[in-house]
Amino acid sequence: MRRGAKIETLIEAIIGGEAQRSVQIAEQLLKEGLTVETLIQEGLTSALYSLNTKCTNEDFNLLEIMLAGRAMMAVMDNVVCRYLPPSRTGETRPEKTIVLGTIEGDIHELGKHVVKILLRSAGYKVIDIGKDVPPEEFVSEAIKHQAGYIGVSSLLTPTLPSIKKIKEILKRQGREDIRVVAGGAAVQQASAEDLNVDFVSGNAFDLLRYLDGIRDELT
Ligand code: B12
Repeated sequence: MRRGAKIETLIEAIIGGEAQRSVQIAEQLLKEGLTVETLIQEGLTSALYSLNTKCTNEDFNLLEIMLAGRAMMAVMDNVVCRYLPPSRTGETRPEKTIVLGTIEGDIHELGKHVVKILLRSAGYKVIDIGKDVPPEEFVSEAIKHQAGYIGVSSLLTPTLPSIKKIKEILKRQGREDIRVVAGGAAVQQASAEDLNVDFVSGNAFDLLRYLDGIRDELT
């Protein structure tokens, strides 16, 4: 099979907003042995990324982007979910609980949704607190749900100062034990130190590897 060519077809279908066709192609790719990680990173995320130029202040094609996002989510919900271990929600330990949201000022949520699906299937309890969430709320929700982690998504560069505040608030409340991880397009050029977080994740799979590493440290 010429995998490269097939992934290209999936990317084209998603960009074209063809949900049903995207689902069929993705199903076929996974059946033929493509990994879920490659499908998400090189197929779904790349397809949306290529709409970069249609999502600027000068050229903003809302309908086209929304249809592509819908096609991407159809693949996640109808195909990828079936290839992952079923999500288990019984876990309540802090080291298995994460509060996840998109930072204040930012309404992007497709990446957060991908992270949520993968974490749940890896056995984490994920509290999704939505989009446009102030730093104070990340902290109060993490304390309320006894979460060991806060996951913050950011795709808009102007929101970065709000991410930095999360650990400051945790410190003021004596809760520096709660670790903060950041992900999304806007944080990729920044270091954990710049953002005042514990870890900057390149993608959802990097986060899983980071969490596995901490679990190994603790055991
Ligand atoms: C889709 C999209 C939209 C959609 C969002 C739909 C939705 N429901 O989410 C809509 C049309 C609404 C939108 C709006 C806007 N957008 Co927009 N958008 C995009 C686009 C094309 C794709 C983003 C996406 O969903 N990718 C697919 C997902 C799966 O990828 P991802 O988010 O990167 O997530 C992956 C990883 O990053 C990671 N990840 C993500 N979050 C997290 C969190 C954690 C904890 C972890 C571990 C990992 C992780 O895991 C995911 C899977 O691996 C990007 C282009 C780009 N380069 O990203 C522009 C982009 C982000 N948008 C941009 C802009 C400017 C806007 C608007 C301001 C446009 C406008 N004129 O109004 C508004 C924002 C309004 C607001 N206040 O938020 C700019 C941001 C520029 C910047 N650096 O600040 C971009 C980069 C486009 C560009 N080049 O200009 N947008």
